Parts: sequence; structure tokens; C-alpha cells
Amino acid sequence: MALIGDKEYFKGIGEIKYEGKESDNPMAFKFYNSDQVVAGKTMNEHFKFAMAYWHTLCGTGGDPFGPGTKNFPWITANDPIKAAKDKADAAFEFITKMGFDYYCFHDFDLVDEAATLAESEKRVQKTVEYLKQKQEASGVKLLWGTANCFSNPRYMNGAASNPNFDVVAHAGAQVKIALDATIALGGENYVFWGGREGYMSLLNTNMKLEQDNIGRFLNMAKDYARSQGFNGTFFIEPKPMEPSKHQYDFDAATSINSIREYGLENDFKLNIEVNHATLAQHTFQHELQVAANAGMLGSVDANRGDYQNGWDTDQFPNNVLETAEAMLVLLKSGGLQGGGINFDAKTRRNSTDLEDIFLAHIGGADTFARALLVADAVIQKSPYEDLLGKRYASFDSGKGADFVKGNLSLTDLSDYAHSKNEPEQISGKQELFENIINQYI
Ligand code: XLS
Ligand code: NI
Ligand code: NI
Repeated sequence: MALIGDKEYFKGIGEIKYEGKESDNPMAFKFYNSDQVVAGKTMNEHFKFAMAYWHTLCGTGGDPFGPGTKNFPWITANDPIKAAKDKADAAFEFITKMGFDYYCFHDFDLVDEAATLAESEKRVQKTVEYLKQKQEASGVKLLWGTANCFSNPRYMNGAASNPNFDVVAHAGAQVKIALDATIALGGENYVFWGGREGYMSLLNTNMKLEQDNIGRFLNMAKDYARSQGFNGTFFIEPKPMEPSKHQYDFDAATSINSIREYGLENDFKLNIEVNHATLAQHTFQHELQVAANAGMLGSVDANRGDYQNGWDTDQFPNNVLETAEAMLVLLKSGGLQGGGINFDAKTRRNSTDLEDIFLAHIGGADTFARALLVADAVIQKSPYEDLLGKRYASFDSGKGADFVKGNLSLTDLSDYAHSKNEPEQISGKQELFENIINQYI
């Protein structure tokens, strides 16, 4: 393992290996076996697991009631470039020890924002030079980059949707820097999460102008990136609320509508986050299905929420049932288009050991791997597909097939119905479907 930095941050932790489900070694994968082939692809190819720079290296556990609790040894240097390099060393040590191939970042996760745009740009460029070397030495790749246009107080009224053009332009400058960084690092995708693109009160909001401005902004970003040779995919990450009361990219269906309205359907897909789905009162699998139906299932931000409270708790995935249903959608729709599984998740505030970060990612990867095996078994071995097919068999032949082909009029439906008796009652068999999933877990 070639590492450029000379320090080892995660001492005593080696490469995490697959040991199988009988292993009682907490620092080993029980289900995630990267080279194992499932449904024609290795687990590695299905998932493209990524580490999220922000939670894993920057989030020290602060919450509205108290400061951070975690003493990250890579956060010590005063010089911003030295600090950025230390963080990059920790990042690449972690990613390679996990056996992952990818990472994701916001511009100012990489290096602290400076007092001026010009200085910030220089800092990002210097850090990118260093990251390039780290990527070359390790083989680790960039799944996606993004710009943090929501933390700085200047974005309190939004970024691309800000009522003040000067702030919109500033966001544009920041996105340009983040796009340049993503392109320089060979990033495979670029994400837009509209953190504060929405409103707190409709009374002071010109919704139409704000949304049209977002559309113009996204088109500019896309045109610029394409002119610089970027041929990856852009993702919109839906989220219904938090931090704003109402965010314009509420859920998958809403975001797909915006993508089409702005004319971005050839360049944009969706990045679906589990906890954002539940905040929108949907299931994760519902959001995946909506995206897949539109040909826009691009990437996943993996985490989970808490059913007892209603905010973005960003816990690591461990719900095998939920994830198995999601993997069923994934397998049946042909997988993620361009993206991967990014662990947009954080260890709890009181999980303060460095090894907890490993344990969390091991659990997350194992949850997805186990769920993939379950979904594959359900498709291959169980009567699931047959049952589902039978439920819709009336559209396979006769008038039902004519209807699907678009060959019937309302009068045809009426004539057909008149020729028949009251339709037969047919059970939906939900409990049977549920039992089948359980049987294969
Ligand atoms: C926050 C979002 C954020 C995006 C990237 O809720 O999930 O982390 O993934 O800006
Ligand atoms: Ni996210
Ligand atoms: Ni989130």
C-alpha cells in the first residue's frame, strides 16, 4: 500500500478483509467480499463504495447543544495547506485500509475557505495537486465532487435561489472552482444538493424567479463543465427540508420534474439518500424506483434515519430488510448509472474512538452486501418474479395487451367491460411477498 504521507493515523488497524459470516472479528467484513460475483458483476462493481470527506474527516460531533467531541489527530496544523494535506493523508489511509475505491467531497471539506474567492481558489488548487498524487499512488478515485453553498452565512437566503444576484454570482464562482477540482481529479460525477435552495416563508419569497434562477444556474454549470471536457454525470440530490422549511428538490419525483423543466434530462440524474427519502415520507426503495423509472437512478448516499424522530440523523446503514428491498429495485433496474454507494453517514457523537469510523463503514458495507445477496436470491430462487408477473398477467395477451400497446379507445374498454361480468376479486398477496423477502434474509 503506497501512501505518500509519513504519518499513520489509524495505528493498529490494518487492511479490512473479508472473513465470512462466521468470523467474530469486528474489524472484518462478514458479507462484503469485493470480488464475489453476484448477478453478473462483482460486489465492488455493483457498489463502488465511497467515503464521504465531510462526515468522516471533518465532522467532530458538534450538535445544537454542544461542541465536537472527537479529537481527530489530523486536525492540528494551523497552516491551511498543511492541515489539508494531513486530512488527505488520513483520508487515503482510511479509504485504502477499508479496501474502498472512491471518495466524495465538498470544496471546503478539502481545505478551509479563505477570506477571498481568489485565495480560496488557490487553496483548493494546491490541495487538488496533492490529492492527484495520492490518487495516483493508491488507485483511489473520485466518485463525485460538490460545492458547499450552504454553510457560509452569505448563503443564509440560498445560493442559486438567493434574492440577491451578488450571492448567486458568488455561488457560481464557487461551483466553478469545485467543477475545476472535480475535473482535474478525474471525478466521475458532480453533485448538486440544494442545501438552502428553498424557502423559510412564502411571504417573502418569489418562488417562480428563484426556481427559474436555479434552472439557469444549473445550465450554466453544465455548459461550463462540458466546455472543460467533463463527460461525467451531474446529480441532483433530493431532500425535502432541513435546513430550509421547504427545499425545491423535495423528492425524486419533484427533482425529475425540475430536471425536465430546465431541459437537463440528457446530463442529469439523481443521487438518492436514504434518510432524505424517509424525511419526504417515502421509503428509500420508493425513491430508487421513481428514479429508475425515469432512467435517472444515478447514485446513492447511504445512511439511515431514525423512525422515532424526524431529522437527518445520517446514521450508518444497518437495516437489512430496507436495504434488501432497495437492492431488489437496483438489480431489476440494471443498477446505478455512473454513481456508487457513498456513505453519507456519521458515527454518533459519543462514538469517539478512531476505530468506530472503521466499524461503522464495515457495518454499512456488510448491510449492502447482505442485502444484495438477499435480493439476488429472491430473484433467482424464489417464486417472487413469477408472482409479480402473474399479478399483471392480464396485460400479457388479449385486450389487456392491446390496451398496453395503445390500441384501444374508451369505447373499446366499455364494450369489453359490458361483455364481461363483475371482475373477479384477486388478492394482492402482500403478506406472501413480505414472507418471501424474510425467508431469504
Ligand atoms: C445533506 C446532504 C449533503 C450532500 C452533499 O443532508 O446529504 O451531505 O450529500 O452536499
Ligand atoms: Ni447526501
Ligand atoms: Ni443528508
